[in-house]
Amino acid sequence: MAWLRTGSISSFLIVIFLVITSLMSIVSQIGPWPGALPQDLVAIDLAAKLRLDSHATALVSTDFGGLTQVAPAAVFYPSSPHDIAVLVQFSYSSSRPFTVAPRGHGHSIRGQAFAPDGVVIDMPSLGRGRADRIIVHSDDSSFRYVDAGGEQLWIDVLHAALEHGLSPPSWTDYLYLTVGGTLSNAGVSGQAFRHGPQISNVYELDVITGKGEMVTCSRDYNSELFYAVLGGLGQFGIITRARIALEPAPQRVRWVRLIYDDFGAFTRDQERLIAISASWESKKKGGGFDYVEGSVLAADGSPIGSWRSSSFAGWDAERIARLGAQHGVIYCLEGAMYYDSVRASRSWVVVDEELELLLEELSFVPGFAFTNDVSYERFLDRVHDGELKLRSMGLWDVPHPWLNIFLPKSGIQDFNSGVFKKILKHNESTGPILFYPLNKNKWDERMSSVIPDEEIFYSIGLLWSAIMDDWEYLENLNMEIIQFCDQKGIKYKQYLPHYLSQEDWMKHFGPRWDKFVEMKRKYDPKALLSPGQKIFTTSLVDHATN
Ligand code: ZME
Repeated sequence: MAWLRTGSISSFLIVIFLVITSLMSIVSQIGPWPGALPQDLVAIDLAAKLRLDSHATALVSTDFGGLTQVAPAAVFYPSSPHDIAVLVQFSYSSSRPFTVAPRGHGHSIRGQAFAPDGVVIDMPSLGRGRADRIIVHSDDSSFRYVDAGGEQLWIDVLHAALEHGLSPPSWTDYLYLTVGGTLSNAGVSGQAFRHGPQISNVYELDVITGKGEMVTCSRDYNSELFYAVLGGLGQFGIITRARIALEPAPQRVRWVRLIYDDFGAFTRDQERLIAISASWESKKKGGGFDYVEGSVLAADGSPIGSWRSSSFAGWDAERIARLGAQHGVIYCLEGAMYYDSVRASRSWVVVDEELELLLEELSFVPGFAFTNDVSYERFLDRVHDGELKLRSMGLWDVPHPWLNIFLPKSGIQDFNSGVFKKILKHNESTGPILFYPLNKNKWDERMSSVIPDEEIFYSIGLLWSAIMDDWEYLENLNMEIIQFCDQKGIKYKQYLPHYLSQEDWMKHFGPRWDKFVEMKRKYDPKALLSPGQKIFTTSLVDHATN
């Protein structure tokens, strides 16, 4: 008995000793403690998941944009959503609150996931590759969905869904982005004209608010938070799970590029395609494309950037270049028809015929239609092919001073003559220039994303790669373009918006600003979340009433 007692006392002492030394070693590992963070943070269990060293902070001090650099005081590596909730609660109730920014794959352009003097949350540590963080529910054929962690990449969501023969309907061009990241903006690509942006295809979210509360929300419960978070630029909560709609996945994609020398014909055809393809009735009749985008080609006809794709049958770069030289600016309409070898909806037997009938109605330059045929997965992951090529040439990790705007249809003629034919006429910079129309009625205006107030608006992406150390030149081009729109009174909205003053943010949100602030007061009153957006710089609670 006696030795047992002593044994348990001594093992108790050993445990105490171990706890104290490990705490001390945490402190010495992470010390010197940054002045920006409260001292008592070190005492809680979570300290073991914090890193203060410059190896850790440097990794989250830049983003895909590569234009700015700001280190946080610390990086947090959560094992569970609960860890995040405890961290945010800690900050919220501290006498010295610190900011918190979730960071996914780091594909923001202008430091939106930075947390100066605060804590960046490394979202991938929640579990990339963890099977229990992407769960496909396919039993009830009238209600199929996937539950995906906010940290999950869309490419992994795609693979998981395809194993069940299913797929989310709406995408971004690039799939190595996190679910939480794209849903905090909108998520648009060539499917959005028909299915709406990705935020229109979400049933439910788990969110950690700026008070550190874990809340499940949907259109039916906690709906205010649900609508606020979707497109909410990370201002109201951290998305830790999204329930995303699924549909039967097609097997194959017939993919076409059509060249235009006339802007009017180009946009008329684009608009016609998003009208005939937008409704399910026309889809049932077999009408139209499942995907519609478009781009502006450089004067030499090169599809600027990565997609000088020779895999399109008959693609004749020289003939296209000659056309470009003749006209100065030419345009490329890109469409895709999904089809199948098994299902009846659109089988491989009818896709040829359908495409032919459709092309007969369009006004591209005769002889300038090019087709390709790929698997659905290959089609969706097409930008990744470009990435691998650019990486092999060392042209991927360069600054990306991108400008993304939504332009109301009423402004596109002016934009073409003022921007494509003047400002960008002699531009030899690299990066695709995307230009395609969307239908406003596929957007839910209770959500936080801001779009122009016209039934049809265009998504424009100037996706520059500053490969010649010319990012300042490109930033000036962007500024010139914005100024041109302002002068012409074109009521565009920035997508992936970037502003430095609250006044500019108020202009961006317009009549929706008051609601945005009301939601901020409710869900993140101390303005702890995603400070890199630079929308709110001070707490909204006044100290006397808190
Ligand atoms: C840096 C880079 C962007 C290389 C190719 N891209 C893209 N290409 C085509 N569509 C895109 C895109 N990035 C977003 N959408």
